[in-house]
Amino acid sequence: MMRSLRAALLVATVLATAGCEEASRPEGIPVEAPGNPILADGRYYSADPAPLVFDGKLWILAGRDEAPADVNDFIMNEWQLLATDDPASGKWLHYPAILRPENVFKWATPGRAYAGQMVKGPDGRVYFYAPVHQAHSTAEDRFAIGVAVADHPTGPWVDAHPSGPIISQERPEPNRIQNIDPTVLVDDDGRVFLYWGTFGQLRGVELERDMVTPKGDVVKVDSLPGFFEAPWLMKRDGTYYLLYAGNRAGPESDCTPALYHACIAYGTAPTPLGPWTYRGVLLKPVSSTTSHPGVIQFKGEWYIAYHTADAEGGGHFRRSVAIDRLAFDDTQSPPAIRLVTPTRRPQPAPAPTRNIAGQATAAASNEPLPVKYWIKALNDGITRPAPLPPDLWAAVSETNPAQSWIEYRWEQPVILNGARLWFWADQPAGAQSGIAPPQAWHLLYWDKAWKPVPNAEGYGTEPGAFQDVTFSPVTTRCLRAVLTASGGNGRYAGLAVQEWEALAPEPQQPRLAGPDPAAPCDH
Ligand code: FUB
Repeated sequence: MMRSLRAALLVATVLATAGCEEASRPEGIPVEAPGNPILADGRYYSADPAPLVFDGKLWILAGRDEAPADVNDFIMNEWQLLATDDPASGKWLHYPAILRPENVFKWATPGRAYAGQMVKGPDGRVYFYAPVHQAHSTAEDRFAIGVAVADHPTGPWVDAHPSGPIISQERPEPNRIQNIDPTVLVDDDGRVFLYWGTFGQLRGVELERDMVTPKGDVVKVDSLPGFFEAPWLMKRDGTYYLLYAGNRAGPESDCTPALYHACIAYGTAPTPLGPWTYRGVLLKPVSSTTSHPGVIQFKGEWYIAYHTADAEGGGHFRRSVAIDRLAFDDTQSPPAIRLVTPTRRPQPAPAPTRNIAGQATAAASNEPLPVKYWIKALNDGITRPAPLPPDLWAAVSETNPAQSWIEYRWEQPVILNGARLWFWADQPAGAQSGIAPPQAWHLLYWDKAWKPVPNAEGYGTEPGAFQDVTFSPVTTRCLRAVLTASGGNGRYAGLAVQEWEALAPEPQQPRLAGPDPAAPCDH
């Protein structure tokens, strides 16, 4: 009798406590997202999405980018969550600030809350694999992977391995890599596998079912060409897939034309630890230099979450999570992942503009450009306070020439009477090395031969703002800017341009260039 009373009391207490925990869970803030990115107004940036299905909902774990617009660094202090019952509904709940590294991992510093992943363990609890900085370590790179555990994605979280990280430069075996970007799969048979890595180094290891103890040898994967970072391990119908951000760059690359930008590529394997066979690209480079995949099946559909720079005020370090459908081609063996079509929320109609550079094909005297730079930067319509190399066209080498040129080619003749160039420099005017503003520049147009644009005025050379030129109208198919480099006596600085606008006399509705490059005029 006594025993059953105590048992009843115990059950009641457990139920009451569970009820309490549920009641004290943070409430999400409703978000209406009629398309991508999900958080679009620039109040909260969100990066490195890692989806999870829990309690019948789709959750997306994301880091939070907090860098000011002119800072090129991952300022990331906390993680946040997004949740929905149906991605197509556009109705999400936002749970900001669910976890900060220093609040859970006593051995970690604040900040550097990079790409993590939550997975449901065999015990039904949620395990959070988190790359964080160790507070005390002699490692040359202090990034390490800790594991937190909770009963629910919103927490509360406790360190599942309080003695320290499960992966670092010291463990489970010494390495000299940056130990970030963990991805974990709990296989159908309950075995657990962890991959991680960046800067071209990809590692994998099995974990014990306790979710924290590495088991067996660490495998080093080098069969996935262009692997850069952001691995995502998953399984579908007995095939293992490893998606990753790849940066195999070049004019002919199927991945990315510019080194800093990543495509999402993938390989498949018959077992969770490989061997991995490269299968192709599934997402072309996005608007941020980094790209980061997270794939999940939810209510029968497959989705890919990734991030872009597409939110208001967005940038390479102010990224925002997007989600789209992912499809497989089951006629192939193993089934292939089809190229993803990224979607956006409805955009306002672009305002008429005098700038018709977007309709032109850009060319330059130094093609093919070094893969660091991107000729597309010239007429992408974007200027940034702190551009990265692929946001620029640049002519810079060991021995820079005295002159370089950039050119726009239209399919049909256009009328122009102005232009604006935005130079970028890391050296002052007159420098003989690095990248300096030009000594001078002028515009030529094609009319059976290259001719100076008539009655030109302007030609400022200050970097960091548009330098305007006005001229009498010309009708032409090709416009060339000839840039004389800073320096002299055979030693010249390099040149860089962030944006080049070509101006028609009257504003017109913006049009994009056709798929094929326009032909040169002087051939
Ligand atoms: O967000 C910081 C880092 O950028 C991540 O760890 C990488 O995957 C890249 O997205």
